[in-house]
Amino acid sequence: MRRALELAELAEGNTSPNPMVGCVIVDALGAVVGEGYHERAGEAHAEIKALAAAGKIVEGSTVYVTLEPCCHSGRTGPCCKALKEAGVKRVVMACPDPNPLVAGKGAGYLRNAGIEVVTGICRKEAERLNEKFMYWITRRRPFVTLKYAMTLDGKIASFTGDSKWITVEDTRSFAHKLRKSHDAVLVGIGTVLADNPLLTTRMIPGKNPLRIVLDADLKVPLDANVLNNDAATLIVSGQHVDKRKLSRLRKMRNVVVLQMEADDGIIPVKSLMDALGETEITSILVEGGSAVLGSFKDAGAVNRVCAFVAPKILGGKRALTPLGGKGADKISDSIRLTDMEYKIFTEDILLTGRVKEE
Ligand code: AOF
Ligand code: ZN
Repeated sequence: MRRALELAELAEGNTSPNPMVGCVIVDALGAVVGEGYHERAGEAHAEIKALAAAGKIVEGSTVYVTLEPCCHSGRTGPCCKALKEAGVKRVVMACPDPNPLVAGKGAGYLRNAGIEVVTGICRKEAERLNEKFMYWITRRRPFVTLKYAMTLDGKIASFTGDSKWITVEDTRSFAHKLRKSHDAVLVGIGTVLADNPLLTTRMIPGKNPLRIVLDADLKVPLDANVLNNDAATLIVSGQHVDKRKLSRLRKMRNVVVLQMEADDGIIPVKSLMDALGETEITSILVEGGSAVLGSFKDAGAVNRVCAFVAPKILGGKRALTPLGGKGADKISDSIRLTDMEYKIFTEDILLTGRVKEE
């Protein structure tokens, strides 16, 4: 199963809106006869790839798969049927597929076909691997990760606004990997005006996620880096904006403008998440600045936090901290993280945890 999880992860960032799935087929003597993983939505599922690699299945084979095999016909055919027809004896799966089309039905189909089913091997790892898919498929809202880099004294910029760079290079290239593992990267217009970021994954190979800018008053400069052709960009604006600028932006290649009813210059986070979930955006990395990070906390729309901490101290009463917004009035209203993970880079540390659901 660990090998199947490793295979699944090879497709990180490429499978959305599908999960990452890996599969290993072992014969009656314990030898690996086939391996496969799901590479991207619309292409063959992991089980089909592993069956094809194995060729003719020898009697008594066991299939290890990181997710409950599907029994529905979506973009591709049902894996359960293929497993039954191939004559496998036993299916060991890490966790159930929460997709309502599959949940429990896949395992049921296999058992009815006389195949032995074992569930729960490496379940925690498999659920962690597909946490974004699992959240989106059951709620149709994207899984939101808040990401920020701060100094040891909790500042994201100096009092003059200087923030380049808080963390060092190896930490920043990991942050690009984080971008790649999400469908979209989101910032506020303040960050675009202050830092002119590219929001791409240029430090690592692979795709660029969709760039989303919350820009209620359509202040984005037409020559901003986020409007270049490296990736697609969604500008979210209010309803009452400069018509000429709107039409110029709409004529740009790779740029889409979504207008929403802004409340006092603030884009409503919850409605935006619902709208993006409907368009199959399964996950968003929110990178700042402090007003935007705070507005996601205030809206209760945070699922994971990735806090990079650098061994630097800035000080300064006016220097910003990671989350602005309204904030919690009591400790009991704070975001609480569970399943903490700590990753140590050459200088910096990443603290990440999943937000406890009430
Ligand atoms: C599996 N093995 O490798 C994957 C599964 O549109 P389709 O046909 O690709 O189906 C997508 C759904 O199938 C997806 O939402 C999830 O429930 C399941 N993904 N299932 O048996 C796989 N990727
Ligand atoms: Zn399948």
